[in-house]
Amino acid sequence: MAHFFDGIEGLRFDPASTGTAFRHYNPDEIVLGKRMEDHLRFAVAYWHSFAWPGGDPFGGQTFDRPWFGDTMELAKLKADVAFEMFDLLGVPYFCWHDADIRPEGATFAESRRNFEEIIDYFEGKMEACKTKLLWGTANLFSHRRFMSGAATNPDPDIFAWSAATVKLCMDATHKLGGENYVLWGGREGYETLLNTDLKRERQQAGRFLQMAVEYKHKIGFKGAILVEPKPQEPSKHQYDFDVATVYGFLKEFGLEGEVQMNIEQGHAILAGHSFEHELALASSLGLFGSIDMNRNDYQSGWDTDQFPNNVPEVALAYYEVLKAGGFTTGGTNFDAKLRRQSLDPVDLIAGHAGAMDVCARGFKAAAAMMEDGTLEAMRAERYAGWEKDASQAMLQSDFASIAARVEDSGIDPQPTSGRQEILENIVNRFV
Ligand code: XUL
Ligand code: CO
Repeated sequence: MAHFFDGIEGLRFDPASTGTAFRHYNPDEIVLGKRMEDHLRFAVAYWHSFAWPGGDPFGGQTFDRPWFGDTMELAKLKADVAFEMFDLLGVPYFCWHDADIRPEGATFAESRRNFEEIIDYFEGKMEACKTKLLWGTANLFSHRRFMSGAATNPDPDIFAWSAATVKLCMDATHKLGGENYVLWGGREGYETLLNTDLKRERQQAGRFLQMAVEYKHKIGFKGAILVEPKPQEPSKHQYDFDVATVYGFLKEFGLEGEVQMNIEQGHAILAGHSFEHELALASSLGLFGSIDMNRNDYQSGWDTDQFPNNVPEVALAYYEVLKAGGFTTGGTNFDAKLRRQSLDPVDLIAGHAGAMDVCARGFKAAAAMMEDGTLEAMRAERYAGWEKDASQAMLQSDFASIAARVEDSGIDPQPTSGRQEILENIVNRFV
């Protein structure tokens, strides 16, 4: 026992609670024929909850955690606390970067040994608890060696270091039975074109991703490879800007069908989209994989990674997840961190508990909208003209014959209402 959460009880479902309990998330409740836990597949992000010290651009560490430090002993204490929290929350999954879980060694080999020792330690812990690995990933952005990129670095040795790191993280994800492997290109972009060979860098990134896919098949990893788009921060211009950009990239490098997307609420906002837009687009392209659930500040313009607390927003996101057929290997990873003044163990629990409740409320609203069916019926009605044989035949014809038919038939198309307010009112009945 690490005693960090002493005095805090495991969370129960208690709709009448005014304290820290789930008032909406009931893992066993059946929604659309499936347990809520199996729909939502919640995961805790190791980096925000256990590795982040509470800094901002103007000040450093605010959190005082007994496991902060660079020794293996402290890394194991961190793991003890993490698994205690997974138990208290009853979450089915967690996610990590290599750098979150092990101290950096003096050489690559020493870092590898540290990492593998912690992975073994995790394996032991996972035998005794229900929490599984949703995904692993490599941190190829924090250390100064990655300041000019990982796969896209002008220095081939950094490409090599990055490839060796991803290999290690994929091996570990596979060993722990992880259900996905994520690549977020934190530094795969540039600050100024004056020192950047954009064409070369994108080629390097494409080959790197091909190698990750080749390695997945080589080791027999059955999980999904997911790319996480983000438009800027840390790099001014990132090559994986949004879902549409990543789709083009995957086509260019022959990776469609091999790679799906991990879509984050805050990244969608930074790209000038809504979360549901990114989800709907990924789904329409057959690329929907998993979500990083959080909330971005709409005014600040940077990635604030707050816990979600806006039910109507979350409902529209899960509506798209449900329309995509729900999660298969993916889940709801809380890529969210406390505010830096939230110092106490209970703040960590409350952040997650509240987020799980918000997701449960949003999800139930989304499920109710699906069951009600009015939204889908009205959408279908809007496109009903396209269901006619003549309309489909037109798509097989050409401009000249269409133009002839327009004159011959004397059609006189009249605008019809898009009904946005009525549709929004319908959504508001459920959220
Ligand atoms: C950064 C971010 C990462 C990825 C994993 O904005 O979202 O935490 O999710 O590297
Ligand atoms: Co993320």
